[in-house]
Amino acid sequence: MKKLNFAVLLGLLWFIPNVSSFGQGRSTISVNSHWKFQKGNFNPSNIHFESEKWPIIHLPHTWNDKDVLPDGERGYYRGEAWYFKELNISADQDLSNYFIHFEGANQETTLYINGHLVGMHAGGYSAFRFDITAYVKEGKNQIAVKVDNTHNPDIPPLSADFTFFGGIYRDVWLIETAKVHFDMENYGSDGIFIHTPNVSSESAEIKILGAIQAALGQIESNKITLSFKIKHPQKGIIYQNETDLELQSSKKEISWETIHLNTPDLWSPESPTLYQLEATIYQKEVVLDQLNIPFGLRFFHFDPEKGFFLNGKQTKLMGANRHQDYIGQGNALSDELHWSDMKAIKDMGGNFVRLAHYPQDPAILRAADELGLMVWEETPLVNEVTKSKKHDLNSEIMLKEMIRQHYNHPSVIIWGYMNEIYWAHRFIDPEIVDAQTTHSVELAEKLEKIAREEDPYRYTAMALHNYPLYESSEIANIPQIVSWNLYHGWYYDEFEDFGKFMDEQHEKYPDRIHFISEYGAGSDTRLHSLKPEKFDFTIEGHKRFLESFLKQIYTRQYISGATVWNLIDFSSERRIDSNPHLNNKGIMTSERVPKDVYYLFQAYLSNNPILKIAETNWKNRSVLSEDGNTSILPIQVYSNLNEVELYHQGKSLGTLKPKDNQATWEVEFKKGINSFTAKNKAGEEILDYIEIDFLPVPIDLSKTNLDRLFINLGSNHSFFDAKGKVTYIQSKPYEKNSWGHIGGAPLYIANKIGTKEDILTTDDFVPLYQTMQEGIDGFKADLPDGDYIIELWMVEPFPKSRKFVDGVESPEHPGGQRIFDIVINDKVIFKNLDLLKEYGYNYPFKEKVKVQLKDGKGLEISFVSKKGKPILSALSIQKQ
Ligand code: GCB
Ligand code: CA
Repeated sequence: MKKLNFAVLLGLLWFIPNVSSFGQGRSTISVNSHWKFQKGNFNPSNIHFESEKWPIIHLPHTWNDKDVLPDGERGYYRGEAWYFKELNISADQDLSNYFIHFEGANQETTLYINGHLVGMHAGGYSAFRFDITAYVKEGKNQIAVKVDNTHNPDIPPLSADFTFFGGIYRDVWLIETAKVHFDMENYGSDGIFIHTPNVSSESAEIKILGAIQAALGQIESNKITLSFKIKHPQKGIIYQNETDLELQSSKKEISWETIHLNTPDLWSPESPTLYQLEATIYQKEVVLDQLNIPFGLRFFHFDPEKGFFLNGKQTKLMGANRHQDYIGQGNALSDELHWSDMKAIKDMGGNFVRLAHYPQDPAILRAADELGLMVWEETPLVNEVTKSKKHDLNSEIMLKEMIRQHYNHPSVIIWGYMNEIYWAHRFIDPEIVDAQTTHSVELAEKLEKIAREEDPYRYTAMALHNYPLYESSEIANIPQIVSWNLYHGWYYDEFEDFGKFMDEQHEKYPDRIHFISEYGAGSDTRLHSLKPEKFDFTIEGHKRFLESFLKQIYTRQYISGATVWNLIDFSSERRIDSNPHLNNKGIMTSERVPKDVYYLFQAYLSNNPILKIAETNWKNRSVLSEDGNTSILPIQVYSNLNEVELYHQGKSLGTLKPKDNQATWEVEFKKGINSFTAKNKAGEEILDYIEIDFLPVPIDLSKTNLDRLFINLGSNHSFFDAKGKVTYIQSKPYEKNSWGHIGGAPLYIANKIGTKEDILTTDDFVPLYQTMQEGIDGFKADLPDGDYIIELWMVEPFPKSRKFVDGVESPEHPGGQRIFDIVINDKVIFKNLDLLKEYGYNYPFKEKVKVQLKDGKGLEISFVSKKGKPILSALSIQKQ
């Protein structure tokens, strides 16, 4: 083995400038800071960095970061934008090659250097690089990058339930190499591919493929030495060999002897052992190029009956889907944030992550390798395809980029290339549906073939939604893994229909490998209900959904794995739920605060003892109280322990054996702080503690004073205003000596409670407006005499011409025909109120009225219809 001596090292520093560290032969330095940025259309030759007054930004960056905050608008800037930077390069083209490497920019990128067009790349989620050697000069270089996220029918994804943030949102690198180097022009990859075709606990076969590039004619000699070393994390170098080569063309393929290792240390979630391949090109004892690539050794297979096996051990693949997103930052995340998301899945006990719906940051793949999380990665073909050659070519390139860029990661076990590809059928012209279907099938066949050729050692998968065409068109027969995105009990049917659906599939296709790539429900930490309903976005609804699904998944061995939708609440500009522009199916919030359901996963998946009082999202409670002081409310614990004891205000409420990892106590809460401690009954001391602030709302006003009342009308749930720290509790019908509404019913649209439209110009109270009592006649409260302030909240949820809501006709509500008076204790307060005319569709109405209650008559609000049904979203009464 040749070694560099110090004199040679000094020599090396002389003629390879800018080497970042000893012996590497290449330098790789990020180009992230101090870019000038501007949206719009420019000619790069007319722009000079120094004189331009554009704002300075740093990468990673997106120009749509604020577009997803509630702004009353659907849509975000999709167009061109420019990044400029002056880059100092001590360029010596005779000795070095220079490359700019983008980890990802969405979605079409064009690079200009010193006014010259260098190249273009289509696709927002894979890495790409340009050889800029011919364009750079010694000293200052003008780097101009045009990035365009305009909708382009030839670049997937065409549509999807997430925001297509524009910008250079991942790291950019300047790479300088010698004139001889490992292949830099292979789909943005390392240029070296480590194959592990045969691995067992006894032995492993390693094959190294790849290529060397050389600028023949510009190098001193064509003779080089190629060396490979394999390092074991503890044992050091366990293999090394080298060979002398004579370069005869600008690209030389590497064909290395198969390397055999005995009793390899296998990679697994429990023990993610990473070996390292050190690949080096020498010339006359000088390192020209070197790559250090971590890799792992493991073997796995799927069985249609028994699920998945890793290193011979039956292992259910459980974890989460992960979007690259953070509220206010879009997709522009730091490596550390990527890492911490993966850590959250690991800490939950997960062994698997689906990178939906696109290839993700290198930091994610590194985290997966090092933490021990198996990976499904996929290309961004979502909802629909375009019938065009360019679209198909882009799809093929994306697939090759993904596979080659992430080939060496032992964590990756599945390549996906389509998600719910028939989803958009509901919107397309029925005349072209058949042609679209045929085209999707043909493209799937092509992509399947490419994936199998590119990587015969991993599995392919496709994610389908609950729609029969996947079966009848036979597209489901193409991938190796048939995977389902199922939302029974959320968008349709009931929870248990999920298991029935899967059992039918299993019976019909006994030879298929079954996987659940998505299941999930939305939730909003402000919304709570003791009787959750489908699509109400309550925390409790989310809990019931996942409790049911996890149980059903675990009782079915043939379901090889399942990934919850989604690890986090993520941006989706066109979606309007209780949090507009956000898909809130996360088991953590966008800010990465675990929702209670996170702990349910932990109890199911973790090997550590888990004991969690799963009420962290409902620490401010307000509910009805018969006596004005106490109420019976559930306290739920998620735990994998055998027996758990719960204490309330220091007193034991008894011991329960968790069933399906959960146990619930019905507890009498008292006004004020209620403290709870949960303890492991047996063995070591494990405990959890929580305090819940309880405010009872009296029913009987003849016995209890009521100074403040906050009511959420037309709803099955309460709404917590986190800033004002008050709970708007769900209303109830009026009874004597009490309070409540008279007449009407909660508004349902398309079988879902409330409107699922954005309430404009109000950020914090959208779900409070969204639910409403329709056809309300009045609201009464038998309050004592005195001065009060009454506040009324409402919104017109129907536009004038609306006929269809969520694809369902809504004949009852032609719109524009709702006119009513509001009368308080015989005084007309609002006359002929026409919300649509005076305020507009989805604009809130919120007004206060000062009233004086006299003569023991209490409060009586009447809604007098002139036309259509009066509505009311919320109301508050506060004594002065
Ligand atoms: C799906 C899609 C995913 C959506 C999800 C949802 O099936 O694959 O992109 O975000 O449903 O929340 O509806
Ligand atoms: Ca990165």
